[in-house]
Formats: sequence, structure tokens, C-alpha cells
Amino acid sequence: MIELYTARNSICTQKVFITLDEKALPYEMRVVNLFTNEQYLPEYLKINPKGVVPSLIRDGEIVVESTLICEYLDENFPERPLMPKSPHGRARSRLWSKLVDEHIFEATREISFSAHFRYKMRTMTEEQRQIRYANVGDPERRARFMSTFERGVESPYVFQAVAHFEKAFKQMEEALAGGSQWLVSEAYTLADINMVPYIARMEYLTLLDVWTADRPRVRDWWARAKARPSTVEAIPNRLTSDEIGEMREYGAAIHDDVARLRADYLRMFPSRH
Ligand SMILES: N[C@@H](CCC(=O)N[C@@H](CS)C(=O)NCC(=O)O)C(=O)O
Repeated sequence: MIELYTARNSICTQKVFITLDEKALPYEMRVVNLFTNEQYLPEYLKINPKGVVPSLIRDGEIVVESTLICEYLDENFPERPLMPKSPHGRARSRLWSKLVDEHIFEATREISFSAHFRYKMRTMTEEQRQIRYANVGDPERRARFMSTFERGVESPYVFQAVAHFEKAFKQMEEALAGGSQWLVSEAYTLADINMVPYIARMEYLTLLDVWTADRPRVRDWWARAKARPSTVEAIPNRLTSDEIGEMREYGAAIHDDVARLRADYLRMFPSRH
């Protein structure tokens, strides 16, 4: 049996949902409430020492980190493979999950946080916020949380986030220039799946056009990716209309700031055009 620990609207779990669905694997879901800090309960920290979702347990084996969970599932259930066959193809595919793990996840969190979760965190008690800041001992995450909570889009982390998205979209447009449907091959792979939730989030926040207005191949890729039943099942079908409405409303409020930050970035690094 596969047990999947997730939270509502958890972006990192969405790629696991997509992977499970693409491979037609049954699982049971365990919901962790991040707003009441259930992720820091001692019994959950035994499963996931960082106090984050997703976590997966299969036949007593615990797997954490969404990228590793997706690869673990693909390796254990070879039907409907989601990784290229050749070592070179696999290395190219992992460049995309590496990009997400190194930059795009954090970038999405900073942008979402500055738009939206920042206001939700204001409804927490000071004590709950302090628990979150203490954040199982990670000074980097604490600094990010505090900066974006206090300064919103003016946090330097949000500027870095906008820059990382700019670089990622440029890379995607180039990867698709050869005419292939998907990022590393003609087949849909974990490379694509890794990017989907983050791009969906930018769309929900009404920010996607900031980077894709002049990137037609990325727009076509996204039209194909979002139409896949696995995407529909993993993302829109799991969101309430209130959650979608909130993302739109809060995202639209920072749209012009995000566009300004992108323009600042391009002015600062003109060679990136
Ligand atoms: N690199 C991790 C990131 C996990 C992560 O930060 N998950 C978020 C939800 S998408 C979380 O649990 N946040 C709770 C917190 O930071 O307290 C992964 O991809 O699994």
C-alpha cells in the first residue's frame, strides 16, 4: 500500500499526484495541516525530519522529497515509464528536477507567500508564527520567511524568485525550439511533470503572462500539459473555487510589481534577453 502525506494546495505534492495518476497507481492520502503546524508534531518529524510534505510510505519504506518520491515510484513501477531510457536522456531530465529543487520551488514559494500566504499568516497567533520561524532549525528558511512576511514583494527573495522564473522560462523556450512536444523528448517525462505545478501556480496567481507573453513555445507546451487528465486531476480538481479565487485575487494585486521586478532584472542583466 502507498500512503501519501500531503497538505491542501501543496505544490510539491502536485507532481507526486501527477506521477501517481500517469502511472495509474492507487494510494491513500494523509492530510497534514500546515496552518496549525501539524508538520512539526514529533510523530510527523519521525517520517519527515524537515517537517514538510510530501512524504510517502510504501510497505514500511519511507521516502521524502517530491523529486525522489516521483523517481522512486517510476523505478518501482516500470509500467508507463516517466523517465527517458538512455542515461543521457535521464541526465537531461534530471536537469529540470534539479532546477525546480534548487530554484523554482523556492521562487514559487516566495512569490505565493508574498502575494497570499503572507496575509494568511497574519491570522496565525504570534506563538504559531514563532513556531514556523523556528522551523526545525533551518536559518535559511527562517530568513526567507521573515523577510517575505515583513516586506512582501519588496523582499530581495522575491526579486531573486522573479529572476529564477525568467531564466527557467528562457531555458524552456530554448529546449522546445527543436520542435519536440515535451522538454526532453517526444514522450511526457518527469522533466515536464516537475515544471507543471509551478507554472500552474503562476497561472492561478495571474502572473504567467509576465514571463510567457513573448514565449509562444512555452505557452503551447503549457496548453498541452494542462489539458492532460493527470494535471486536471492533480491540480484544479483538488482545489475549491474559494482557493482558486483567493490565488487570483492576491496574485492580481502583485502583478504589476512582479512585471516591474522582471523589467529591473532584464535591465540589470541585458545579456539575458
Ligand atoms: N524539497 C521539498 C520541499 C517540501 C516543502 O517545503 N513542502 C511545503 C509544502 S509544498 C511544506 O511542507 N511547507 C511547510 C513548512 O515549510 O512549514 C520537496 O520537494 O518535497
